[in-house]
Amino acid sequence: MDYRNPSFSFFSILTIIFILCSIIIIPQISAVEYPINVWPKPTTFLWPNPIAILLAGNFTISAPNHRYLTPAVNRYLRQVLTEHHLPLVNPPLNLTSASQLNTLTVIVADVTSQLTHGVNESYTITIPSSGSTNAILTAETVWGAIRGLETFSQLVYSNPSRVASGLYISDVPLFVHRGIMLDTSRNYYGVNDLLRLIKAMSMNKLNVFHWHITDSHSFPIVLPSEPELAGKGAYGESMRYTVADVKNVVEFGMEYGVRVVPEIDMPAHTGSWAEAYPEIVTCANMFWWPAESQWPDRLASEPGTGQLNPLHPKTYQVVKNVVHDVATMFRDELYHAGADEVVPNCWKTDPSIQTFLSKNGTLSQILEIFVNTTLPYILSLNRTVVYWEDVLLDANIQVSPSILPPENVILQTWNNGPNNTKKIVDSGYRVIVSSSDYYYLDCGHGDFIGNNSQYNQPPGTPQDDGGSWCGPFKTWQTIYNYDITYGLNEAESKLVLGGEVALWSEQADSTVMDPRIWPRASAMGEALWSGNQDEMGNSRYAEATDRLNEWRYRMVTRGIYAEPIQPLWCVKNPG
Ligand code: CP6
Repeated sequence: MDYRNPSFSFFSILTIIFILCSIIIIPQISAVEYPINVWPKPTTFLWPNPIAILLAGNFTISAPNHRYLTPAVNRYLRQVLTEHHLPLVNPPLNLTSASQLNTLTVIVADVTSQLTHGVNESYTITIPSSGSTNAILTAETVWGAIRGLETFSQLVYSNPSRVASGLYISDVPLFVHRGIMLDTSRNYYGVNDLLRLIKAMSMNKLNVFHWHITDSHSFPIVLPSEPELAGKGAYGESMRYTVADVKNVVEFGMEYGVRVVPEIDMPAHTGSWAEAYPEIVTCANMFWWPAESQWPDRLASEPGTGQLNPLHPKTYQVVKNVVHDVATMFRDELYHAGADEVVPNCWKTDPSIQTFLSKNGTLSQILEIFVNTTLPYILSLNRTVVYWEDVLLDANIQVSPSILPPENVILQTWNNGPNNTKKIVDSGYRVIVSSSDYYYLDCGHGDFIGNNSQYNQPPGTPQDDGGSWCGPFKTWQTIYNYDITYGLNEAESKLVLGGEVALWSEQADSTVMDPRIWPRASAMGEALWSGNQDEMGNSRYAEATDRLNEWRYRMVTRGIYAEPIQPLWCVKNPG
């Protein structure tokens, strides 16, 4: 640890010793009596004598100068001085007027660590209740410091600002990958919406924005070496992310400790590429899910899903340019290359593929050709590739594990919960869990009645959207209670990196983004940060309800339109 900072005084050390001593004697406060709300709940929260002190009017935060930490410090300083949050339930904390908190000193052991997959995000906070008026935040990295600043901001409330004091927090996430996937192809989102998403993620200590940029419906990203893809494939000139927009999103993410992982889905879900390059996309103009006449509502219409033709040489010329540009614009080590839902009948519409198949070739071999040719490009740019699980587990079209090196490939499971997770980790791959039964945030808003055999109903009947049936609605409790390592042994669990909730956007855009994501993503955030079970292995969701209600309210006051989880009446009539 680096104690170069002069304000880390003798008194601060004394305070820590004092608090640590009190802890040995006094048992940890129980969750139910939690007098202040920090979401996600910290791993260790020791508070022998819960009180509050005033935040001095000239309160400051001192921290090492750093390209990304300094803007975060300035942001949090402004926030704690001006937020004046009044919780729904006034924290039962006596105010000790004898002291005020003058400074928060941030001590970072290694200011050189980059924001990478698996970076250390741990931190500790010590806030004295008397004597020293200096609080201490220690972290291994600036990214941990940013997590700690968020926690500190949640300890501040009321007007004039008070801060919970006489406490010690030591916090470290259970899972390194805690993300949100947003689909910006089916409907467009403005850059301001993406920035607001990143901001809210940081509040919830979520660290990966998985940006599902392109799909069959539109190609909204401008790529310098392939300008026609967005030029023709975007919904319109104003519905495209420019190079400057992407830079803005990525840099903003850095200041908030949120990595941005791009996904350019391929070889399936590429119908939008056909606007610029019809020759490399199969079945792009075929309406895939039920015939249009049987489908009056266009609830979540798929155009022809469109699939890149692995047997066409031009495909690789375009893909190579795309991968190169995307890897240049996004700095993260992880690159998501899709590979979900390859549809046999789509490839079978192409004459060259028909010839290949007639010579005893298989569809799986065609996918192998595609993966074998494109994966090395991506790996040569020093990336770890994330694929949807289908590439390995699809019942009809999948590749041999021998062409997917486990040290360079991570698989994202979505189709079938824990069994698939087990299959993936037992094949030696690391896994990101996004089971649609738990973590899919889209739909569930009345778009589905019956099953896939019911397309012949009268016009006006709500129908399955084909590719994206995803009812029933996943409540926050469903998400909170989900155990992403269920049924796995210790060795298997180690390969589970974490999870992502996913918002597919057939029926979502910026107007509903906040309430559809929050506070349900907060529920995952706590489950993956500090766990969703108590010491007895029972789910903590009942205990979490009041805290989540408070947290949702605080997000709303911070400009995030998280949906309510209960009537306000419940606050007045607890228990
Ligand atoms: N789009 C893409 C989708 C889905 C997937 N990939 C999807 C599938 C099933 C449900 C919801 C979404 N719409 N590109 C699956 C990874 Cl229920």
